[in-house]
Amino acid sequence: MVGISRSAAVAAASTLVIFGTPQIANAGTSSGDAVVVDGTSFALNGDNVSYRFHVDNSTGDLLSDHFGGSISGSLPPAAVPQVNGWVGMPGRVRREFPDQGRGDFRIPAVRIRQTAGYTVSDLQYQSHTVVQGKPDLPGLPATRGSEDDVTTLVVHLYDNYSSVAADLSYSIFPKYDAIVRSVNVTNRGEGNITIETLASLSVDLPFEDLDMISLSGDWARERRRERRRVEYGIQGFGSTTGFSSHLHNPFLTLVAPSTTESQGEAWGFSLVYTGSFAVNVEKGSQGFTRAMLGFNPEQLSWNLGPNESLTSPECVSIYSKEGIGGMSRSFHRLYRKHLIRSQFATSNRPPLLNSWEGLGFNFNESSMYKLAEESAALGAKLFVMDDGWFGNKYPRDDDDAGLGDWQPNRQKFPDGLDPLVSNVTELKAANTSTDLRFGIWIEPEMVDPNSTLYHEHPDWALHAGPYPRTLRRNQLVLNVALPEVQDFIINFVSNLLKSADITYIKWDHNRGVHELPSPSADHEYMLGMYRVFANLTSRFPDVLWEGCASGGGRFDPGVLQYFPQIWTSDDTDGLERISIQLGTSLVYPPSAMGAHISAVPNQQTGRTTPIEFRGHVAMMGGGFGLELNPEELDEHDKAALPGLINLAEKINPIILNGDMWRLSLPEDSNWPAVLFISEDGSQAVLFYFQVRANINRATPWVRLQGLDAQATYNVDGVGTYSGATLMNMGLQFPLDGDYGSKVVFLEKQ
Ligand SMILES: *[C@@H]1O[C@H](CO)[C@@H](O)[C@H](O)[C@H]1NC(C)=O
Ligand SMILES: *[C@@H]1O[C@H](CO)[C@@H](O)[C@H](O)[C@H]1NC(C)=O
Ligand SMILES: *[C@@H]1O[C@H](CO)[C@@H](O)[C@H](O)[C@H]1NC(C)=O
Ligand SMILES: *[C@@H]1O[C@H](CO)[C@@H](O)[C@H](O)[C@H]1NC(C)=O
Ligand SMILES: *[C@@H]1O[C@H](CO)[C@@H](O)[C@H](O)[C@H]1NC(C)=O
Ligand SMILES: *[C@@H]1O[C@H](CO)[C@@H](O)[C@H](O)[C@H]1NC(C)=O
Ligand SMILES: *[C@@H]1O[C@H](CO)[C@@H](O)[C@H](O)[C@H]1NC(C)=O
Ligand SMILES: *[C@@H]1O[C@H](CO)[C@@H](O)[C@H](O)[C@H]1NC(C)=O
Ligand SMILES: *[C@@H]1O[C@H](CO)[C@@H](O)[C@H](O)[C@H]1NC(C)=O
Ligand SMILES: *[C@@H]1O[C@H](CO)[C@@H](O)[C@H](O)[C@H]1NC(C)=O
Ligand SMILES: CC(=O)N[C@H]1CO[C@H](CO)[C@@H](O)[C@@H]1O
Repeated sequence: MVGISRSAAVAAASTLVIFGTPQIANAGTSSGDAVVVDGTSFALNGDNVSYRFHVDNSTGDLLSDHFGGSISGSLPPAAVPQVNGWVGMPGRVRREFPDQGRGDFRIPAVRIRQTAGYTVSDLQYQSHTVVQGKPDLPGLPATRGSEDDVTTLVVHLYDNYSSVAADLSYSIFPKYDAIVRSVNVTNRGEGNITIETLASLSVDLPFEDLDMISLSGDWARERRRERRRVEYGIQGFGSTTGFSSHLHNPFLTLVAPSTTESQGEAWGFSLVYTGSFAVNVEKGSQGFTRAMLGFNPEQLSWNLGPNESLTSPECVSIYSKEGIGGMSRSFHRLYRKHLIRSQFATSNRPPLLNSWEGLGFNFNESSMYKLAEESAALGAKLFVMDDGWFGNKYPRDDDDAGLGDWQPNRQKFPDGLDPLVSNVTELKAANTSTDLRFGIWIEPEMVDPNSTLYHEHPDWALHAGPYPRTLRRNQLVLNVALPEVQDFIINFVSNLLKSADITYIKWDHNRGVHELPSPSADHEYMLGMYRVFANLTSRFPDVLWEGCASGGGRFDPGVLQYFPQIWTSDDTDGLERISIQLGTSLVYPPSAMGAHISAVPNQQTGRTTPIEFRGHVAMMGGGFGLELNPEELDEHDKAALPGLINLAEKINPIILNGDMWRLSLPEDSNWPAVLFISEDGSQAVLFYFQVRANINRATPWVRLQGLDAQATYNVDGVGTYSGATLMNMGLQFPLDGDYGSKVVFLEKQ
């Protein structure tokens, strides 16, 4: 066997030495050299990243050369692998779109069951195209930019044996060091094929030690940062819940073992998708680390008839050598400017009060109005009527009836919603001339068996033939893949919005899917759901849409495309929220987080924290509000609310547009701290917390980051200091007792 492998190695020798020509321009900053092609060698250049790969001319395979800091010109020769009896050449090189069955024993990015039944494929380079800008992905959420923002390289691959084509699309946003990849597979044969595995992005990093960071949790404990060593073998996570879920987030970071928040290399990967997904990291026998994000193969089995295509969601990858924090800030900027389409992405959000904690299901027009009055008196600018307002034959007076019957309950609203909404929107937020806005809660993708909708259309609920339809929270999930279900949702939400002056929607979603009619039903559902989201948000652009899924069960870039904010977690305990929000901020901008003050003792944890602490934590999120009944508050807490609302509104523009610097983490320190710096650098706001009382010990210094060392800053209530002093020496804030907190303004002089 040795003889054969030897010759394969020799054949490869000439192809692994590449990039010999001087045409490859220096990695640059103008969009002109964002994509440089030399023959069949490709370079994607960002301000501080280079991504390079080439075609192996002897096999047509795409081989990776570099993904990291900027490089330029020709590349040094890469050592030629030795092939012996087992791992073939494809298993010994770094590949862009790995298949299985021809000697690469690592996890594949694509597996296709061909018409004849086998799952071997051999996708070879055919041609490529470069386009300025970035084409939309039909039916899928995607980052978007002008010709100045982004350039796209499409590499066309073809399997001559099975007549399958695959287009790999690479878009580079140079300013963000972001490379976005998706794959489009087309069946050019005569028979049907099945796509069993399809990863949006697969990348092989060189032989070196790496750590991986992921966000995992569960209901009320979302997106906790986990860091572990990448070991030999596969380590992965994903979702089979039908949705991105609380359990794992479609996000991965690889870092050097020495990388910290503020230093070292980090590669972040974020899948722009809301359905089930898979993230895999495999350190193969050769020591390379393969990272892969895409569809979950458990829920794909996608049939392609002749000439049909399947387009994967896109995966955004961002490289930073300024640590995990640098990576996060690039994601935040990219997502604010090129992902979230709402006009509210960066515009001030009205502080809100939600009726749920105050009234639950037990209300009528006048009690709802009374709560709105109290909200306005506290300074809220948006009042949200939560669950319980709909259903007649099956009134929604409890959580076991009514979902699907989206008509106002006649007992509670004899003349529909308009009389209440009209009255509420005439109220003024305290001491202002701002009209109170009215918002409403809906859960459109769900149905209760106790509903007229279910009795009329039992077939609309997701189910697998004769298997029992498992209830969760007494409800079933509608099959949003069905066009008639999509139209039903579009129509009722449109009619609701037209029936009264409603300018905010909380779109809830309270269970995962169980019985699917087929594995591919999950992606079909997603395509239907995105059609509904796109339709409604484009027709009602003045509505502020907030996503929610039992708290943060669908906090992903797919939802963010349409809804500029998402309820971060049902856990509103101030201390838990620091971890949840800072975990979420690893990839998602603070502008996207809904964060509210709730009453104490906290419903989830039983913990009692000061209202200032809860308020300060909540105002680190873009969508600030109250989740409480003002009548039940004690004097101190009630008196504190107007001031907290005021402060939240004052700093909201910096939270929405600014850069976030996580100065110290709750998992590492008793004094978590976060600095937000406005886009132009002229203002900043520091959040400083003390979890447990500091007893008979010196006060620690908090060192700021990201300031202009040469400039001077006025630190509110403290004094005026140079950026260098604030960053290299820091500030001290002695705080009393448990759960201390401080919010401090900085103004550049
Ligand atoms: C591979 O083939 C392409 C197209 O024929 C050519 O431009 C390129 O130089 C070749 N690369 C190597 C390394 O031979
Ligand atoms: C996928 O490829 C097919 C066939 O070439 C093409 O018609 C379709 O537009 C492509 N889709 C995307 C998103 O590029
Ligand atoms: C593709 O296959 C056909 C026959 O199956 C063969 O004639 C042709 O040369 C092949 N083309 C390539 C590029 O391998
Ligand atoms: C082949 O694919 C077509 C188009 O998707 C579909 O209508 C047909 O049912 C499939 N046939 C089989 C045998 O799966
Ligand atoms: C697929 O498309 C090709 C080229 O557009 C066309 O010639 C062929 O008839 C199509 N095949 C089927 C089964 O529709
Ligand atoms: C509305 O509810 C409040 C509080 O439960 C009650 O006092 C009032 O009588 C109710 N009004 C009507 C019209 O039912
Ligand atoms: C409104 O102004 C009055 C008088 O200045 C003040 O006492 C009250 O706290 C203010 N209310 C709010 C909600 O800011
Ligand atoms: C339907 O409503 C009845 C009456 O409230 C309740 O007893 C029953 O549990 C509900 N069924 C489901 C499936 O929730
Ligand atoms: C709205 O306000 C009017 C005038 O004050 C009042 O008569 C009516 O009962 C109110 N309706 C509701 C639903 O609050
Ligand atoms: C939205 O969906 C409705 C109902 O299916 C359709 O009539 C309308 O054309 C769609 N509008 C947009 C903008 O997609
Ligand atoms: C960390 C780093 O290398 N930053 C550089 C990124 O690119 C810009 C523009 O080319 C430079 O100004 C930065 O110094």
